[in-house]
Amino acid sequence: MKIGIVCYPTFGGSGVVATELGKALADKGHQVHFITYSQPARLDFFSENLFYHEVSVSQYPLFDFPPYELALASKLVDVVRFEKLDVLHVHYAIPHASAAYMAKQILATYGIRIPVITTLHGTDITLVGRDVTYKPVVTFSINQSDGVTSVSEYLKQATLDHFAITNEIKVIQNFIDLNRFSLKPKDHFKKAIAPHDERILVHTSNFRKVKRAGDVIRVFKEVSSKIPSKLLMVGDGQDRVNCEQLCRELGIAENVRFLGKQEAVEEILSVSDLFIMPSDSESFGLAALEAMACKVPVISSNTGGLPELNIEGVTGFLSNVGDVADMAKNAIYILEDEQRLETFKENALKRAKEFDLSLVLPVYEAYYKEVIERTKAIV
Ligand code: GMT
Repeated sequence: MKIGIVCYPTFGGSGVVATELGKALADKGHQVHFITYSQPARLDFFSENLFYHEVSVSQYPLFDFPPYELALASKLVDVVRFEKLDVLHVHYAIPHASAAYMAKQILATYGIRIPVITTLHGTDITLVGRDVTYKPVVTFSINQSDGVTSVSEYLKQATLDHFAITNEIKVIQNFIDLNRFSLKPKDHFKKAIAPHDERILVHTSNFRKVKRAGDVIRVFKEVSSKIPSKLLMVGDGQDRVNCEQLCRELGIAENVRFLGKQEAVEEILSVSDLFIMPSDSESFGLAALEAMACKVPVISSNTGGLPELNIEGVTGFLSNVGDVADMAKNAIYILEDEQRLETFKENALKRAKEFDLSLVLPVYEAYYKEVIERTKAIV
């Protein structure tokens, strides 16, 4: 198949899923065209089946807000026509689904019927999309898509609860490439971070408010008062500076390392004992799955789709959002006993294997075929 993928080319979860999916489809022989405003973060290599089309937005003096959506729609028309794509798969509804809808209408005037699949990832439904600023457009463009997927049962239900949806939504959960995300021998790195064999806790995110990174610091404060430990904070974003300040106020700065954005996250996870994800809202929790694939158990909130991934008392524990005391208590329970920690680690890996890319990829391929066939039948 010739597949067009639209996504945010950043470090966010939806961009990661889109990029990893595209790479895997290309490995299987499909021709994959990424259409976005800059090279996706994990697409920095050559493959004969992978193509990248940059959307450039002109900066006319009249534009206080350059219209990216129009530039994207125009680019989609161009790429679909000249590369003869079979399907467009857009990740994150805003503004990708409505740009694809516009492109679809324009392409129809050339006699081209391109099926559009929209994948809902999270805040496009739970936060931003629900705001009146975007809601009518999000609702319309979901209903006008030829196929719609969501990354968890929770997100599907949230979409049905908060939008007037007439379309079917198929749940295809996040997946993991176990070749990349697996335990790597990084003993020298572990020694450098924890020279006295301290436990290592880790958090990876884009430090948006929704991630509640401050709670990670507070949980760590409690844990480190009972168990010698270090905390690695990976990623960057608006809340990072507040977290750094909080570490100083709590007197734990010397045990916390802020590593910024990192490419080889799997190497950091490989030296870690516990992953902390206290999010306010999380439609699936890809970062937690990446940790679990590297044998790291998870202390998380019980919000959104996290209970579909993290199993209470087996792969980690789940607490109410903001319940730092409960998270710290559970973290200490896992970390204080070597044998118990090892059992949780084994369980985390076993669970991660259920989301192996090789199991999820055929589901996407079959769905593409189904939507393409259905669209042909309508014409
Ligand atoms: O909704 C977002 O925050 C955007 C999105 C992203 O691009 O970072 O993240 C979401 O998509 C991931 C991949 O499907 C999910 O694993 C994350 O749980 C989800 N984030 C949230 O729901 C906060």
